[in-house]
Amino acid sequence: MELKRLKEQMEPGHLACAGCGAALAMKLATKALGEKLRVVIPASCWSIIVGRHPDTTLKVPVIHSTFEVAPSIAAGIRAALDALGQKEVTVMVWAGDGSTYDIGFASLSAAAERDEDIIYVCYDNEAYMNTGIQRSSSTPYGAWTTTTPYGKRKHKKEIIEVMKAHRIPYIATATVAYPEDMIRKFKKAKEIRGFRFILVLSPCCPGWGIKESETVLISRLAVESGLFPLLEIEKGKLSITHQPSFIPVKDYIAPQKRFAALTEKDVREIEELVRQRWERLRREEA
Ligand SMILES: Cc1ncc(C[n+]2csc(CCOP(=O)(O)OP(=O)(O)O)c2C)c(N)n1
Ligand SMILES: [Mg+2]
Repeated sequence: MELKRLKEQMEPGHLACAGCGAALAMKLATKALGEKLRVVIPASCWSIIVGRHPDTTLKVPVIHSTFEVAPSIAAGIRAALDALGQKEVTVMVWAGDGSTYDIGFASLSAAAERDEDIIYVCYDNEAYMNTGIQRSSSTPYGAWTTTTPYGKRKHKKEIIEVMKAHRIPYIATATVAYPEDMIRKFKKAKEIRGFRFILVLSPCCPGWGIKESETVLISRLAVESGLFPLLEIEKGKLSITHQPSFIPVKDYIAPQKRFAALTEKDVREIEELVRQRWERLRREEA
């Protein structure tokens, strides 16, 4: 398999919790992008996971940033690399959902609108995990967080729709449960010029209340229930890259403690969201 052939860009040691979906995601993403890479990491779990210089787990250079400016810093690095003639080096922002959907959104939107030549990745663990599991606008309907103790009453922000409105050249979603799909999308993104946005669903064991061994399984159930569509949008053209089997939403929800208080009515509310989303996706793909 190609995965085995690709060179590892992460050292064996890192500071993530056992079973961290975001750690697995970085491992795959950097394998696909290779060593000619610069990574900008705004405040998040990954600020910690990567470790301190000179012992960082990534073999490629890392720049830490505040939430608000990660895409601007990445655009600046891109400009500097271009001035140095280092066109072959890829610049990637690796940000959490709090950064992407909420606190850093202004600079993300601005960089996308300017079509900066960078890859922006949101590893989406659906809450502010590093500061102790607070809700973000990516937290799904019904999920427990410390700031939604009775379950969130709003659906997740449709960030793919928001990014689509920026008319950028490439948008994709991925999960670690489908590594070949994920690697292919990162490799494709690497070859495209302009602003590229990739959303990676990244289960968080303490935040979601799942076992360390369940990260990949839960990622797969998110896809197969239809809740997390695997897709890509190239120059506005949508393709579904994996047809889900539409297992019951309950099968995805049941193993996760964050959904423990969900009622039958709540489950129906989520099923309705899945139905409407797929109706729209099928229409758009046609
Ligand atoms: C402006 C600002 N507000 C709050 C914080 C504190 N803070 C640091 S990391 C973090 C959580 C980030 O959440 P997310 O982007 O989803 O990444 P995760 O921790 O889930 O990996 C917060 C709120 C900060 N660093 N800057
Ligand atoms: Mg998060």
